[in-house]
Amino acid sequence: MKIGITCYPTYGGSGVVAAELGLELAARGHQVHFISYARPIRLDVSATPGAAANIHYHEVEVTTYPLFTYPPYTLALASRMAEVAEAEHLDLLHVHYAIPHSVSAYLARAMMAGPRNGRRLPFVTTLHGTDITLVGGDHSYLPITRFAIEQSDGVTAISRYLRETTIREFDIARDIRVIYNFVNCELYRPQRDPAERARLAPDGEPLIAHLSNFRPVKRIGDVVETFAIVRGEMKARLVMIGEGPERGNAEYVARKMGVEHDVLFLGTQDNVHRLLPLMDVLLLPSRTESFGLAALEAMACGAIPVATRVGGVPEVISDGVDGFLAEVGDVQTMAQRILRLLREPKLRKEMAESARFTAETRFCSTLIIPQYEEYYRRVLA
Ligand code: GMT
Repeated sequence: MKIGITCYPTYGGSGVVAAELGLELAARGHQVHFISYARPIRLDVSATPGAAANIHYHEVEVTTYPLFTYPPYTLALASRMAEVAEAEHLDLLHVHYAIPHSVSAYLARAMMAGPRNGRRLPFVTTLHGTDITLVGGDHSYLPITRFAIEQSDGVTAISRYLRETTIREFDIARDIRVIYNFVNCELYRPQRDPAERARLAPDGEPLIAHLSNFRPVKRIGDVVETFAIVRGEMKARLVMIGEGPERGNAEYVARKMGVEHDVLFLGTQDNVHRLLPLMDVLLLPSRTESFGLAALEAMACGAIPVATRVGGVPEVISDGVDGFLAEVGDVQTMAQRILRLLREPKLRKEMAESARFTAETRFCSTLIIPQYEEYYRRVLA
């Protein structure tokens, strides 16, 4: 198949899923065309054997003009989608994050159906979370988001929670298919490089990681506060992976709590699959999370997730089996769970094995990518 993929290319779960889906599809022989304003991060063709020859990138240029207080990206994207679809004979478009990508795809489909081309260009929209739970629910975006979902030729959601929330909040009657997020179990595996580990933990301290785009919804302050409670009891280090608006606040809280020397800010990292196996625990105390891709990536690498019981997270983590769940803001419970894991090596080993088992048996790309392929075939038929 010839598939056009659009996503937010910057740091964020939906862009990661879109990039890795493209790589996996390309490795299976599909022609994949990314259409966006920048090349997606994590679109690392060297990490996925066989993908390089089948991955293409088409930049969307947004011309500005003094009249445009708000440059019309949605229109530039729609034009580019139609242009690429015509030149590359795309079979379908797959857009990640409803706003505004599904609206652009709707326009591109209409352009392709017009007298110039007169052909069908179906599009699939994948809902990721904040496009529905935060942004889509805003009164200025709700009607257009609902319209674009209803007009899509296929709609997928990355958890049952997100499907149910979308149906309820947007009063949607159409079918929404749940296709869970996935992880490449060959790439993300519990393989520790002792030299790399020693670089982060020179005195053999346990390592706790947080991986996100540091937005308010991630409750970065809770990450640092939980760590400070753990650090009060034993030696440990906190590894912050990612970048975003809450970073300054995290640094402030770390200083305020006197743990700044044990908190490492690594910034945005391309090789997350090399970092996560070095960690003992992954802390994800979000206010809402429709899936929690970071937790799954950690589980595949044998790092145990301690997360909040929100949204779709309980569909990924079974409390006390392959991770721990706590209520939002309950930093005491999260810290106690982490201390237990760090103090009991047998429990840590068992749970790390269970976490890997969950990733392997439920969320491996080998299980999930065929579901997308089958869904595309259904939409094309
Ligand atoms: O919140 C983020 O990390 C970014 C956001 C996005 O769409 O880029 O993530 C959402 O999509 C991820 C990939 O499907 C999910 O794993 C995250 O749970 C989801 N974030 C939220 O629901 C807050």
